[in-house]
Amino acid sequence: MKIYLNGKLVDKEKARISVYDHGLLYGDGVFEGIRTYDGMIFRLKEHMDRLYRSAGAIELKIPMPKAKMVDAVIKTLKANSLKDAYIRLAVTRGFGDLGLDPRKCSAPTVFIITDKIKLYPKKFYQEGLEIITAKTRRNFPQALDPRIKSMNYLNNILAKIDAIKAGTEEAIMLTYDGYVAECTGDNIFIVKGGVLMTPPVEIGALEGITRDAVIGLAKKMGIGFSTKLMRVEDLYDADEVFLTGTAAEIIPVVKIDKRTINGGKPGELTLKLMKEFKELTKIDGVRY
Ligand code: PXG
Repeated sequence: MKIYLNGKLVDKEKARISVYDHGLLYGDGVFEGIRTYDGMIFRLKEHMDRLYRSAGAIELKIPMPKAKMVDAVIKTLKANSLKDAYIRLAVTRGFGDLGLDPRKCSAPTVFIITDKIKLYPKKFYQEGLEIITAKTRRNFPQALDPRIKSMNYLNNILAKIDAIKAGTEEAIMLTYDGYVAECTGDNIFIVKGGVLMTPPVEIGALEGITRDAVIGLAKKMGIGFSTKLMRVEDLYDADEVFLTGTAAEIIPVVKIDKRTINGGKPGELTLKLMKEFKELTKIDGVRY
């Protein structure tokens, strides 16, 4: 497997960065998780826009324009002959000294990993997922805005540990004042009275590319949609609940904090959206 590292394709075993890299020392960097379907990169432009937006938010100047980054992604995919892949693209502050000061870093580190995609078991899509509410709250936006896809994922990892301890795969993260924000690596939607709803990103959630795609599909399908502030009780009371993410796509939720949703079955609208999303991945992409 070849890895793109600072302008060169190198063997996986030789793709190494310094222990002085601030991405490692401080989680000072940004990243994207992108997916390809049968030789097409899904929503590449949106991922690039979010990467450069995240970098801008932490005052990290990516040392190449978007078009060059796209070329690097495609070059890496081709070098590994991957048609269905997961792309992990990261830009760190780079090599520095042992102080926080980003001005001490000489140049950002850019790396691109392309690998086979690891999927959730089929069973979850057919039977639905059980999740819990994490004890860990989502980062307060004025401290570290969850809209920035930074390499600082400890907040999410702590909530993931909550999920694992409860024997589930995912966990809902609430904002500091108790509103539903998102899950550790997925956005969350509910259906209530035929209307699709998801929390607004401003309260502290990532603006997911899959989330945007699902909102677009709902509009096209004539399904009512709105962003909504919700408490976890609104989830318990929903007709349908599902999660969205690049790795998960759309995954139905049938149990939250041991409470059964929709009689323990994936919802009708959820299933329809899953079908439409699958179709979208066949057409909405950049071929390489
Ligand atoms: N919320 C959070 C906190 C995320 O990290 C999403 C929502 C969904 O966004 P997209 O753009 O993917 O629809 C994410 C992204 C992985 C992995 O390796 C996945 C994510 C983040 C980090 C790692 O599975 N999901």
